Parts: sequence; structure tokens; C-alpha cells
Amino acid sequence: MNIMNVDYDGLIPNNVNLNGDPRVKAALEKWHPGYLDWWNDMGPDGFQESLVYLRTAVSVDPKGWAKFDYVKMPDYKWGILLAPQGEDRKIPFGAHAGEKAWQEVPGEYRAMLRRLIVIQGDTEPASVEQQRFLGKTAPSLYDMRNLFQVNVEEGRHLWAMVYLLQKYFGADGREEAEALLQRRSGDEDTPRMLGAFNEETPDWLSFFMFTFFTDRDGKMQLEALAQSGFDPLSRTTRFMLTEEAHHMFVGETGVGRTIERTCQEMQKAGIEDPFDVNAVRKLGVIDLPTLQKKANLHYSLTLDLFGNEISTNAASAFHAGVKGRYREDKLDDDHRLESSTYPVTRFKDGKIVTEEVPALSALNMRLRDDYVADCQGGVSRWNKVIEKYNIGFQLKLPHVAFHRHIGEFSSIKTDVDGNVIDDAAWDKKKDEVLPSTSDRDYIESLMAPQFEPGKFASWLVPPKVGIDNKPGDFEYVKIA
Ligand code: BYC
Ligand code: FE
Ligand code: FE
Repeated sequence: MNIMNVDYDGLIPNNVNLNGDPRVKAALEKWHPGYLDWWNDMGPDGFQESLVYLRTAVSVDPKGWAKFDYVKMPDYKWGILLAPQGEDRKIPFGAHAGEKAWQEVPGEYRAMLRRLIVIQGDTEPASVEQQRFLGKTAPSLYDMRNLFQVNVEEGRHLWAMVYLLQKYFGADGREEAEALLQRRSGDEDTPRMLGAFNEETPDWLSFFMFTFFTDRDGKMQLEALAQSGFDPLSRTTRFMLTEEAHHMFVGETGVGRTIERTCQEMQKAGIEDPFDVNAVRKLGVIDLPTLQKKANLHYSLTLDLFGNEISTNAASAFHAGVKGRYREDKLDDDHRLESSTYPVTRFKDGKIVTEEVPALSALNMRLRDDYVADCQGGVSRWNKVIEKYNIGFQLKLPHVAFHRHIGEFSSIKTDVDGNVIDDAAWDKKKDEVLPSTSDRDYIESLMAPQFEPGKFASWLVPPKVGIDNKPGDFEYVKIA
């Protein structure tokens, strides 16, 4: 298929020839009103009538896939776009390595594929729900626009998974597509499926940390699914990854701009001790120790999303050729892993130890290791900002055992260096390593909206360049 060949005229823009597929088209059109109801109820609160300067995917050509324009969010074109089908693509790993990639769901892997697609799909609307009140406290129109861009694209990611469910999974796929609109982040009775997606995103620092840390889990998981032998899943996740890059950009630059403002103000006021929290807070900026605590929280919640370090689910999915490793096609080994091992950090006999285990069972751990390395890159770039101001402070990722709820370390408490501590010591230390009530209150007190074009809240600096090269005072959102 010509990759430029996007049908942009119908209700649902797509490059999967929906017009030639009346059954799936009808199923999606039936699902559409429920999606819009969900978006209107659970999407950005208070801004549905505003004109937002958004990019819309109009092609899957990496060189020009998006166009920018003012759109009311409910009118956004949530399209179904798959990366082009590779000629003669082969399954890159597992028991079927080297065989032709599947264009249909293999019966024996149907349940496994459906589960992974549903879990992936569930996270997308969850994040929109988590972020729905943030527009009201946006530190600038630029930031507000970025929030809404992330939100509509997470909405599109839901469409991407729903398309797979409706095209390839028949009646139970349609049921799952419905259920994706029913669950709610944080709901007691019908919560979202994974832990971190039921947490709150109460303020903009949380939003930036979430897009840095949690959208990066999205990147890693999508990269692993992009390797799938089920070709439609591979193609759809490959295109989702082009959008994901912007989400992590929002997080990295958002935190970076916050750090920069803090350092600037400290320098101006002649404050040298970054731990003099009271003095720093008098300047109306977020002190570095509080930034560290926020990072500790979002990092540890996100590590839980990799599942158990040792997992038979992960082993089966790899063996089946359904979910690969990070950039599997760039790795140089047998891609079957039946006789190799991998080092796993475990909790054994009261101690944290590293142990070689069969590589197939350690795939969640391995993806998490790749994730940690990816996070470290961003944290190092943040530290460069602090260094520029000669302030004696470095942000660091806590130990992987810190504050965990899934896997090897879920039953223990540790400090940020991974030393096991008892409950009493944890209770005493907790407010030094995770945001305390008073930290939250302080951050909340800074969350005054700034809706004037070109103006920014006190606690962060403007971005270096505008979106779509727009000038600094560009009106990214015309608030209705
Ligand atoms: N919370 O064998 P295990 C994104 C369950 S983010 C609750 O270790 P597995 C995005 C697990 O389900 C990317 N439950 O599991 C980011 C299993 O339960 P059952 C989302 C959890 O399958 C920002 C049991 O524990 N995509 O896109 O190896 C904004 C045994 O666990 C959790 C994906 O995750 C948890 N954290 O690994 C918007 C990709 N962890 O079935 C979007 C698809 C584990 O035995 N999902 N459990 O009852 C997967 O690949 C895997 O399901 C997981 C879990 C990696 C999540
Ligand atoms: Fe997403
Ligand atoms: Fe994302």
C-alpha cells in the first residue's frame, strides 16, 4: 500500500482501507459515539469548546506525518494509522523465528495477544482520565497545548488498540472495546488494569514526571510489541512510537525548565545550599529535594509496570513470537534464548542479590534494565542544568527495590540506596524520600494558571523554541 494513501474524508481517517472492510467499519462506527461520550465526560475538563493548536496525524511518512491547525478537541481526527507493511517481514524471535510474520491471529496465541492488546489499550484512556483537571492550572498556553496534544494522542492510541480488537478478535474483541470505555482510573469498583494508572496526577510537576517516566514505559512496551510476529500489532505500535517521542519531550523539558527556574532564582538570591528548602520556597520555585522526591515516586510506580522480574507470561509471549525485547532486531544472538541466562536482582534470604536465571523467564527484568538506562540519559541531562549554575546537587534514580508494589521487592521496605529497613524506620523516613503532605500543599500553592499568551508561571522558564516554530507569544489555545 502507498504510505501516503490516507483516507482523510470519512469519519475515521485511516490507511487501512476501512471503506473496503464494511464489517470493521460498522463496528468502529458503532463504538465511536461511546468514545465521544467518554471523551466529553472524562477528557480535559472545561476546555472542550476551546480551539487548540494541535498536530493531527495525516500520513505515516516519517518526514511529514503531521499537520498543525486549530481544532476543538472533540472534533480531533482520531485516525487509524499503521506503519507501512514491510515486504516479506519475518518473525524476528522465538520458536517461530524466521517464519513469515502473521497477518491473522494464530489460534493458539489468540488469548495471549488479546490480553496484551487490552492491557496496552487500557493505559491510554487511563492517562487522559488522570490528567483531566490539569488544564485549569496550566502554567502557560504553550504547556496547556502540550497537555492536550498528549491527551488526544493517547485517545488515538486507544483507537489503535480498538481497531485491532474489532478487526481480529470478533465478538469478544468488541466486548473488550466496550469495556475499555467503562473502566475508570482510580475507581473503586472498575479501576484501570495497571497500578500506576490508578494514581492521581494532581499537579503539573506530576504531569511532567509522568510523561518522563510513565510514557517512557509506554515507549519500552511499544518497542517490545513493535517486534511482534503479529504484523498488524507491529505496524500499529511502530506508528504510535512516532507520537510517543513528543510525550517524553514534554516531560523531559518540563522538568528541565522547572530545574532551570529554581537554579536561576537561587543564584539571583545568592542561596548556595540546595537543602535550605524554606529559603528556596520563599522564591516561589520548587526546591531540588522536592523534585527528587517527585522523581522517586513516579520512577518507582513506573517500575511496577514492568511486572514481575521473573515471569512465565513474558517467557511464553517471547517463545510464541508475540512480544520481543527492546530493539530485538538490533540484537546479535540466537533470538530464541532457550539456553542462555540473564542476571536478575532478587530478594533472597533477607538480602538483595543478583542471580543468573534462564533468560526467557527474565524478559520483564531485561526490558526494565533497558528502561532504567533510558531514564538515566534524561536524568543526566537534567543534572547538566544544575551543574551550569554550580549548585551542589545531583538528581539520581533510586535503587530499583525502593518503594515497590509488584515483584521481588514488593514485600520489603528499603531506603533510596536499596538498604532494607523495617517498617518503623520506613515510617520515619518516608517524608524525606517521597512527597509529603506539606510538599504537595506547597506545589499546589504554586499552581496558579497563566493563560496570557507568552506568559509563564513563576516556577518554570519558557521553552527554548515554540511548537511548530511559533513565536513566544503565540496563542496556542484560544480559550472559549
Ligand atoms: N499492576 O507475569 P507477570 C503506556 C499482573 S504504558 C497490576 O509479571 P506480565 C502509556 C499481571 O497482569 C505501557 N497488575 O505479568 C504510558 C499478571 O496478572 P494475571 C502499557 C500487574 O504479563 C503513559 C500478574 O500480575 N503496555 O502505554 O509478564 C500514558 C503476574 O505478573 C502489574 C503494556 O504494559 C501492575 N503493574 O507483565 C499512556 C504492554 N504488573 O494476568 C500510555 C502489555 C503485573 O496473571 N502488557 N501485574 O492475572 C504487558 O506486556 C504485561 O501485561 C505487563 C505485565 C508487562 C504489564
Ligand atoms: Fe500512548
Ligand atoms: Fe504517551
